[in-house]
Amino acid sequence: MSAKGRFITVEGGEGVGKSTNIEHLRMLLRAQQIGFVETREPGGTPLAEEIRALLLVERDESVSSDCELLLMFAARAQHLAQLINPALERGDWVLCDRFTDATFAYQGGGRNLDWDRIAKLERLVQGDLRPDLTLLLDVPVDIGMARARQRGDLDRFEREQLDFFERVRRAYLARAEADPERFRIIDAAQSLQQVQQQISQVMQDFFSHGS
Ligand code: Z5A
Repeated sequence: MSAKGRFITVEGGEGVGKSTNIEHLRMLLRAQQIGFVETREPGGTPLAEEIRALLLVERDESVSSDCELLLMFAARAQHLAQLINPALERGDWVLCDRFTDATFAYQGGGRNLDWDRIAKLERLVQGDLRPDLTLLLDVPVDIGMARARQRGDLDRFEREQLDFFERVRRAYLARAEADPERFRIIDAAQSLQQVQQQISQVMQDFFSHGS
């Protein structure tokens, strides 16, 4: 029987460079000859990707915060059952672009939902499963928004205002402060080369010591 795989998540506010740096992480995992699956939230399976599309599309009807929260966890339940848990059980690592910390940051921080209610859903849907390592890419909100807006069309979240993203950032930093064993904060305002150096160092430590 193979050892259980490790679960790595990449988090951060809008335009922090998650997609760009996941490419770098992919290269680092390959160099270690680690078998892994790469995925994202919301999404990661056909049904969960359909829920993602429902969540991101701009619509006339206003979306209640509880509806948004429950759809995030509905997508997550499917993602865990179909992709994440089976991969970890067979010994693959999982590299995931956002996970439940995003729910605490966006629905908790951004939408002002109570963290205790989110934590109850986290227990219900995930049981004891938590990421082994979370890279939090942190940039001042104005820099992240400027980077994201270079890309063109904005989804329902990207249309939010500065104060929403300030609350998201504060919530992420509070999560990281509360769990320093799991989180590594990356200063993502630096040049891409400097950001990738920080990530390489964190991953080297994780490969060597599992922390
Ligand atoms: N959401 C939620 O509310 N609750 C949840 O539980 C979950 C998610 C799981 C979709 O996520 C939305 O879902 C998200 C939160 C919500 N909404 N928002 N905002 P997403 O991950 O798909 O969406 P995103 O945040 O917009 O991610 P993104 O589009 O993938 O952006 P990114 O990956 O962080 O950035 P990037 O594309 O890698 O980089 C942006 C630009 O900056 C690009 O041109 C890069 O070349 C450039 N860049 C990157 N790094 C640098 C550096 N270091 N210097 C200069 N320029 C850089």
